[in-house]
Amino acid sequence: VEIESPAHEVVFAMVGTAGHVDHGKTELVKLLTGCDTDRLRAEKERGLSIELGFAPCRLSDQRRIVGIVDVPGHSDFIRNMVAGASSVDVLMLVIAGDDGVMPQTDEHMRILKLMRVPRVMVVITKVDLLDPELEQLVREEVAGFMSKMGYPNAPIVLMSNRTKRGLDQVQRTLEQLVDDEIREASARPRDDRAFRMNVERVFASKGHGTVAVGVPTSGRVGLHDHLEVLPGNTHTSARAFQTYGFEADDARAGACLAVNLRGVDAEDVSRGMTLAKPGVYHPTNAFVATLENLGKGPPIRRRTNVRLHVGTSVATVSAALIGTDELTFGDDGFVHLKLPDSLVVSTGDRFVLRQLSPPATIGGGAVLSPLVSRLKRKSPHVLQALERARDALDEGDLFGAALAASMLDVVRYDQLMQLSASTGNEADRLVADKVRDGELLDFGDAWIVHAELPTLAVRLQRTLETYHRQNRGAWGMAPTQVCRLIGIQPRLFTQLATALCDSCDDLVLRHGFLALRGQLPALSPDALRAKDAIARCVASEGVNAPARGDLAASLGLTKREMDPLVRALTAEGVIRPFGVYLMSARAIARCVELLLTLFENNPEVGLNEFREVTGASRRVAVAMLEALDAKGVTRRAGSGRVLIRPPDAEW
Ligand SMILES: Nc1nc2c(ncn2[C@@H]2O[C@H](COP(=O)(O)OP(=O)(O)OP(=O)(O)O)[C@@H](O)[C@H]2O)c(=O)[nH]1
Ligand SMILES: [Mg+2]
Repeated sequence: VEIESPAHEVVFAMVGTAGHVDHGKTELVKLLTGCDTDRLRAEKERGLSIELGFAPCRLSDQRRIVGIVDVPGHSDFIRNMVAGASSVDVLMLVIAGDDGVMPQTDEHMRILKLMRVPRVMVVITKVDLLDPELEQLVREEVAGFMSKMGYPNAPIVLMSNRTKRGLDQVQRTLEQLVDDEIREASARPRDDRAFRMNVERVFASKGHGTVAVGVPTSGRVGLHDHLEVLPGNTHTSARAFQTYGFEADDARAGACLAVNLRGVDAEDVSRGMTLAKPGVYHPTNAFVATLENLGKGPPIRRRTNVRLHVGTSVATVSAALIGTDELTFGDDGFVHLKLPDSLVVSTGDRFVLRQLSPPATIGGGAVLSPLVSRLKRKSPHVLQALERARDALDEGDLFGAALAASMLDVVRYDQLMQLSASTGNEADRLVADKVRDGELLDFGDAWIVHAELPTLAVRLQRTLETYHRQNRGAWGMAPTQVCRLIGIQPRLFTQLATALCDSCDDLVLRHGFLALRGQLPALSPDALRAKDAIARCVASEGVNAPARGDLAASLGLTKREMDPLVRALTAEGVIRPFGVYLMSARAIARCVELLLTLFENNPEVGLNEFREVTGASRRVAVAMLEALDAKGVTRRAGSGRVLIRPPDAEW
């Protein structure tokens, strides 16, 4: 039986509690929402919270509903607390008046600071146990603590869960902060990231199947949209959504969500996994991030094993500082984290690092890029890239941060999706913006990251040094070869060469070849003339490829003079020898193209058909086909040939 629900509107911001064990968080949530978030028997028996509790809170108009996540205070359950904290927009730090600031008050506050929780209020509970003088003292202590934590303006409300004194003011202050947050969030740049939810809890519901619970971090999905569970690539979709007990047609970031998953066993999904729009996010074993030391102990050392808390996951990871050997309290820098098992993180995700023993929060930061597996810790180039990434992140440019921190010179579309955490129109728009700003150079199906162009040029410079050494007679490296090396379509060579030569003075285009400025072909003027003559003759003959011996004779060259020149021209990609014949690369490409067209209409192509379309002589045609057989492109079959696979760029 469906019960008609009163009109409601979900507010897409999360309120969260924090504070020391037994300070009255759960009691406060009960007063604000009417829900007891201590549902477990163990919680009842021990009189403390263990798991996260989600409760809907009706705001004063009785229509709008904001979610509250109630966290456990006991240090044994800090894992759950951090998972809850990572989705909090408005924090209620709860401090019992009779106890004051206690260890978890302090640790929770530091964790939420690392999470960059935008809005904070303090609720001093149990004031029924205090006399006015003590009230004043506690208020001062708390104000001092909040200033020290960097939140000098956080409102402080005194209240009692027992007598309800101050409850009105808690409600008013909370609503004010929620409204401020909503207003400010709508003024922030649009978040184009695809749907993602870190799974907090999973259960099997009788008659419905698997239900996953969490707070989506970004994006929006509708019923029946494709979803995937990561790691594991389990494909699924949503049969139903519920937010605070209300059925919903779609799901989005900022409110607790229960998703009924189609075709997935509850055992196959667990806390720490990610439910996401397919194809965008990928589990990773390592990432680079900013790191701030907010611990109370010794500096963070160059290499340490620590506990990583990110989203709803926890893992023991190895942390390597970048660009420095230690990070003292209050310092910030960069870190490379290596994980034992892969999990999904995305640029901008906040995380917390805790020392293994004794357990204590030592710091945290934000993910810059999940696409970095190896890097040079000491390289100034790495540090500069990470600094650029941090600046971009500070400006809210997540995609820019990911691009900079990944330090990739050439990126493909699937990487762009992962780096921008978006797909389709959103990804296209983000990429177009970066192309317009000159941060990405558009090469059709690949993009060069402008900031990495100098590195790319240096990489080519090194390759060319070797190339020139091994090909003394060549002008430089052939366009197709350069393009293949970088992963750019050959037709875009000119654009590529221009970008490279602009960014590096040592690179030049010489007769259409990419070369090092100082390297001229080490050929005598006679040899250079002969080489050009060979190229010219071969080109002018087109499909009537001359035999080596005939060409040498007609140019008056010996075999010894001719061979190195042919090798140079081949390396430059100007001509292609096959059998005893020499043909221009262009003519061969044309013949191959014609052959492929023949194969489009016939499974088998005979020698005569090939000769007919290309105009090649019998001997040349036979030699060409035999060369293609040798390359594994074609194979003799019956009276003709069949296609095995299309040839690579060389042919
Ligand atoms: N006198 C008095 N007792 C309170 C008040 N608020 C809570 N308590 C009592 O303090 C105890 C702990 O309250 P909880 O709300 O469970 O504390 P908590 O912060 O949720 O504890 P954890 O979740 O375990 O961290 C309970 O016995 C409450 O009855 C208050 O304002 N006045
Ligand atoms: Mg509690």
